[in-house]
Amino acid sequence: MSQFRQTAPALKNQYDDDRVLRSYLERVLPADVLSEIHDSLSEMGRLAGGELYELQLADRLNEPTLTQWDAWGNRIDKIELTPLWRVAERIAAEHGVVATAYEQRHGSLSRVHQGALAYLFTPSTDIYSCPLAMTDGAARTLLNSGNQALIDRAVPHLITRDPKEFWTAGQWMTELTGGSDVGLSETLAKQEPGSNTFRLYGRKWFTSAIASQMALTLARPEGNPPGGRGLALFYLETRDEHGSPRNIQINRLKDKLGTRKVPTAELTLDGTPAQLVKGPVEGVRNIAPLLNITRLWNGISAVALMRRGLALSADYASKRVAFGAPLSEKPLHVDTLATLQAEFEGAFHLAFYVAELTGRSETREISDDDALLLRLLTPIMKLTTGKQAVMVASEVLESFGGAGYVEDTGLPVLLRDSQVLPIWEGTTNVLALDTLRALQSDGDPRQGLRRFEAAVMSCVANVSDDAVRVVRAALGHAASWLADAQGDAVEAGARRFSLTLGRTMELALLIKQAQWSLDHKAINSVRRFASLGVDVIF
Ligand code: MFK
Repeated sequence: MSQFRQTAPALKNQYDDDRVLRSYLERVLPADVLSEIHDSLSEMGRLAGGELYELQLADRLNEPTLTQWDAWGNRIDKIELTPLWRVAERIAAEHGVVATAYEQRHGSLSRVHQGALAYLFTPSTDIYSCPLAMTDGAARTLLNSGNQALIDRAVPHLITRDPKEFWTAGQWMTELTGGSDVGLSETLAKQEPGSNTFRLYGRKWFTSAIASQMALTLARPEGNPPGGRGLALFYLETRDEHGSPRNIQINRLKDKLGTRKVPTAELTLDGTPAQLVKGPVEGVRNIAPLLNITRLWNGISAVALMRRGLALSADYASKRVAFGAPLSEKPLHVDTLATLQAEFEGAFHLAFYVAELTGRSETREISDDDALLLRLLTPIMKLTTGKQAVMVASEVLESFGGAGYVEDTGLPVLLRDSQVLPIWEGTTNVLALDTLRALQSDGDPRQGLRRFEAAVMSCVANVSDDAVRVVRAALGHAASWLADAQGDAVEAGARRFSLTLGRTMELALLIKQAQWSLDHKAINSVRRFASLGVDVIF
């Protein structure tokens, strides 16, 4: 009998061990801010590579359950979350994975801090990022709405660090008629006579994280016209003070390819009480702040899952011996992982750049041009990083050989969970069309593209590397395509165009980071050398 046992891949502190995150934070954060947030990130990195990761592996076979009836014939529609998710909820609240963005202890850079927390937390908690993303998006949407009564009622719960007070929020948009085309929604809102309360009637077909205490949803007030403009944005609380659903029936939980810990449900709303958030029309426009925040989370989750796969794969490569040497000494294996690492790093910088802009927009420290850039980059970032995440996850599994295809390694879930990222929150094609729409936010798509070009070129100013030529060539091609494309060719080419913009921005940001690292490291060495002294003359 062979005595051989393969050592499993292992994780260290996921913050201390992450060169890309740490070097990025060093570049964008003032030294005092970085030092102030260091402990919160290091602690989250410790949990993510330690207790949470162990719990995640132990929780692998658990799934949420729906109990529709109690023993005495009462409809209860009770959802039980898995042990991992129950712990994740507490840790998310205590560590401020949502709250950090709203406490704004470091102004607009709090979004970067929060993004880093979410990035570290996400891969060990089996998509608990889904309820957190929607919670964050709901807080932002309510705050933007100016509806003081709802802000006072819900926002303190959404952004608290106290697990007992913490609420998560749902985002109920999708109906049988409308997944991408939300304007087709059929849910009806009837106003109660003499009251501000509406009652909602309809079926919601894909409601994520249904255990939430509140939800933002779309419904059509009676008499409103069809389409997205005839919808209104509503706030509702899912259960009454006794814990019973408020005229909501959970028909079943979805049987999905991945995100199996997320209790995603089909619902019937049968007179659910709800309040208007911001006027009786323009529901799609009013829910857009939520979409943009969850799309940011989508990108952060994409890079987080890529990073997890690569951390495990790199560790495994140092332990797995084949053909006479560890995989980490095999040129082809190293080359393959380096390609994945490059994709991950490009995606990382794009996602966090959108976090930077989002933070500046929230603290109103953003120029008009950068606000339009943020509107454009959000769909571009979401669609580009979503595609990269699936590709990287697939290759990560392959880098383990057969082990990557075996469930109890905990690896296949990386691919299944990544596959949702290009689908929910707008598919690649829907976001490519949104990119075209955002490009002409101020009327002229060529002007939108020039703004984008300026942002890209500012990243590579004063850099002479060959990679800058690749950036320039791609920008030139995108501009000529946009100028030449006519009719259906515009829509047909929208995905290629948007991905080109996304990858070009990623390359420019990578160049910026690399140049900073070169300068910074050189300067560090200069300072250190200077402090060691050069004058040795007696
Ligand atoms: C892990 C992290 C992620 C966590 C995810 C949590 C779970 C998510 C579960 C879900 O997937 S929830 C469902 C998600 N569904 C979508 O994302 C819908 C995808 N479809 C689209 O995004 C369509 O483009 C859209 C529904 C918005 C199109 O609808 P319409 O009715 O044709 O809207 P239209 O006319 O394009 O836009 C209406 C207004 O909103 C316009 O403004 P104006 O009235 O001033 O002209 C738009 O400019 C504005 N708008 C639309 N999208 C916007 C936006 N404004 C800002 N940002 C945006 N993203």
